[in-house]
Amino acid sequence: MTSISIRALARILLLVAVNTIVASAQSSNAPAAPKLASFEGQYLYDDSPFNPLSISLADEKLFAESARSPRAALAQQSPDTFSLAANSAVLFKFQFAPDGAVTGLLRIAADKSSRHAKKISNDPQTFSKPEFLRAEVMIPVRDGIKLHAVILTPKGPVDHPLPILLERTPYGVDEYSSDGINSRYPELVRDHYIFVFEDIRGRYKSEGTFVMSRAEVDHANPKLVDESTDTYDTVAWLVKNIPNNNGRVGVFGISYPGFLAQAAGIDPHPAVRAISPQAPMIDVWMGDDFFHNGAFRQSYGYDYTMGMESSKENAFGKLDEDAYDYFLKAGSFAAAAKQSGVDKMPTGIGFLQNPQYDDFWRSRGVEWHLNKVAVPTLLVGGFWDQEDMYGPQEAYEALEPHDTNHQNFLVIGPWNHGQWGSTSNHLGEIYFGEPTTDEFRARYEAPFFNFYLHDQGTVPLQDTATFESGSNKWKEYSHWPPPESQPSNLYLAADGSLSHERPATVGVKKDAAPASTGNFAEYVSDPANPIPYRHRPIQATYSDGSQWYTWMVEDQRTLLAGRKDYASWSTGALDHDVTIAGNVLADIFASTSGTDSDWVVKLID
Ligand code: PG9
Repeated sequence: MTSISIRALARILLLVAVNTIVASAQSSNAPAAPKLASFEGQYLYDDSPFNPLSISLADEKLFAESARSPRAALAQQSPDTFSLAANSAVLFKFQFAPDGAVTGLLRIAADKSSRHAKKISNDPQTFSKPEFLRAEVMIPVRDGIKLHAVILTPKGPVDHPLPILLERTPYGVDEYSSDGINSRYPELVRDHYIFVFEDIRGRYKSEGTFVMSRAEVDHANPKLVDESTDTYDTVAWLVKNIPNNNGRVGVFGISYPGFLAQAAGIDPHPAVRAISPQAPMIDVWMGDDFFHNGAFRQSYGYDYTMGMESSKENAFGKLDEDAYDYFLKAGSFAAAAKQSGVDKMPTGIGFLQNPQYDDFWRSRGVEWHLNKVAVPTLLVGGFWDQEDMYGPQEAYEALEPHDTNHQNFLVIGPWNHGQWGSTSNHLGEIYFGEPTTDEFRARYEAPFFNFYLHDQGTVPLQDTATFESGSNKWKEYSHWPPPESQPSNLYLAADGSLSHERPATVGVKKDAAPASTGNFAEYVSDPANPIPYRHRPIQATYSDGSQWYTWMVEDQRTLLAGRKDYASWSTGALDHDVTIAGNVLADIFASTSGTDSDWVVKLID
């Protein structure tokens, strides 16, 4: 499912390494001992030319800060190099002109990758970042267990009751603080909310047992619990116990928290007035996270299960070898799972015993419960979401027929999983000309909650907004896929071309070697030499420097060089722009001489 505008003869891949060249050309000539005051000012990163980094001086110490990062003290390591006092692995190395003036800096990360920023002003920027009062509570729910939550209430005079924004998460809430929410939610902080972050059942400081993708239960039965009932009971407690709230609650979150926000809208507490499920996993077999219609995502499923089910706190896989080699050596997923104990974890057992779409996965599918738009719903997704691209569009589609009051909204941007929470104008080496992430939050997310929770402003979109890459423009539609779009077929033709023309010949004989000679192609797939889906090495999913975040925009021309175990068809160079918006479906008719096979189809620009 996509919306891209492919430019005729587009060349998008060669924007590499410019920063490094500029950086190294400027990095010498540091004077012996520059004055600390000479570093003060604003610096703009080359790869993120907005949201300047401000370096300021106070009490003979330098501080770094931006609109998206808290004020952090710097510790001097050498005349021109400083580390973050709280994280000495991150370095700022300043650069100088021949006359000694500071011209820029290199931010060097723990993995030694560096980003260059140019000094654009000698005056540091000042930021208004409101302080919040932080409280921790244990909230009782209907079966007697207690859920741990952090409440952040704006300090200082508030002359009217405020709405509550609630995020529920399995990933831990202890770290949430004034600094964190000012950095992460600047637009929402500006609009004034009481923020609540809750550990879900069985995770971190909450009691009870964690169940991954916990299935919805029959809400008429007061003895049963699920994420919807836990949200219901949490909301009831919050509106009763938090002073000076206005009785309205919005529930939001990305990914697992997005799934939880979706659950908040199923038989919701009446105080829930708006939800924004962002990259929610709606069905982890159909199209989110694990299976993709049966094609099991081995290293990801393994890492994620380990991360969530080997401990009450995050413990994501830390394979320090190429996961391709690791699974190949193990011989099968089952054998690898056995080595590490994943085969005893509930989701690991699910993978091994339920590779097909049966009740195990169906009962966890949220789409089967989306038969009512009970509260205004803003679904958000990324076109290159490597985890949950399916969820937002599937939830939107399931709710759409029930949307009699026009309260089912969808925004999709040119992002990977949850990228819209950060500030960025690109994904991998593809640049979109503008910080689409900040635009999304300012144009759609903040006004959505402002309207439904504060009664201010207007509904920010009619139905759907997408950022169309290629033309690099936001587009708004009355429905998704756009009513004005036309279904179009692409045929795999006998000569290996991909074309809109229906081929004349069908049913080319099976012995018509070599491969790709007909409407079918034939190849040998060797389980001892499996085809990789991304460039190797395959790092542990969430490890530092992992390519997991950008593999969907990797250069495909170099990925399979020298391999013969796939089939491909291509158009010639396009002589006009082509816009694709909506569902991309592959109809494949396949057979194998083996016992089973996974077929994965990529439509590549
Ligand atoms: N996409 C993640 C997820 C994986 C598996 C199950 C549920 C969620 C996540 O980022 O939360």
